[in-house]
Amino acid sequence: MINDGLDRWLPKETEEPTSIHRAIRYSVFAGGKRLRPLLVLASGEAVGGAQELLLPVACAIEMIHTYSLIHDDLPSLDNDDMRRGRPTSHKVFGEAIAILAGDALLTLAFQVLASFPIEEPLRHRKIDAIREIATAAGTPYGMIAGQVVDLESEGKQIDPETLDFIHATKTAALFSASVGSGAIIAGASPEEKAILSNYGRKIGLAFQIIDDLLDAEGHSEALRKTAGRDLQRRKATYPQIWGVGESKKKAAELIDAALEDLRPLASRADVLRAIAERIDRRIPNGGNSSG
Ligand code: GRG
Repeated sequence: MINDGLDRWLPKETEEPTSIHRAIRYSVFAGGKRLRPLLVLASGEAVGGAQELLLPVACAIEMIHTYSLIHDDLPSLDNDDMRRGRPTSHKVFGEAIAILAGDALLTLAFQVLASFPIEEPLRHRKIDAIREIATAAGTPYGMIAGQVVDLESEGKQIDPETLDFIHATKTAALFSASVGSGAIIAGASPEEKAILSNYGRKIGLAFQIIDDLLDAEGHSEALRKTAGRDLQRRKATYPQIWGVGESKKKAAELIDAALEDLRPLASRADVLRAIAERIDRRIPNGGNSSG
């Protein structure tokens, strides 16, 4: 469903200028896990939202996520050769087109968000969702702020608060905005919205800690990119500051706390529960759930 939506709302490869549209589709259809759009759908459905209203939001968030990966891989940032199991955008299309493909995806995301049905009460909900997503993608509380502090912390001994800020903004903010925007579009009560956003923030933090662990322990296959790059770039990571054992413990605790958050939603949150358990199973040789 998510792939169909993306295919529908992204320009066709044959549309001029074809070079940029080929680059956009190359990265979007490279086999990402679609975790963030799934969170939009699962969160919205948990509070009674209709799939057809949630799908454009889900796809817009995947466009923003894909833009961030393309730019993150650029020579001036992480300078990575592999992403989603294939050569990075700038390796295939050149740096200029890769930059523009990222820019285009970020812009297209807001075009899609602004284009789906605008009757009341959805019109108001949509404005709230756009604000939530833009805050999570930008600065000072979103992905760009996290990326800047991450970049400026390379090679330095940073304190745990700075590391938490990087994780919260670089990764957890978009997770939280994914469940948050799904909840908003579905017309969640303020209490439901708070429950869902807290759950999203916690699984987002856990996800980044696990990503750091997979990188530190050399799990290139699970990451579908070259592992060991954090150490090479002397990045500030959870395992580097807290050690591997403590990082695994922290990730498992965050997943437990996220599952606890969902308790008031009972069986309506089963898909969100399954997503949290799936993230838990990514903890290398650890985690709570054995199956
Ligand atoms: C504007 C120049 C410029 C750069 C922006 C914002 C940004 C660069 C980068 C975002 C930071 C980033 C890439 C954080 C990492 C988050 C993370 C763990 C990504 C991997 O997510 P998965 O595993 O990927 O869900 P798939 O491929 O499955 O979608």
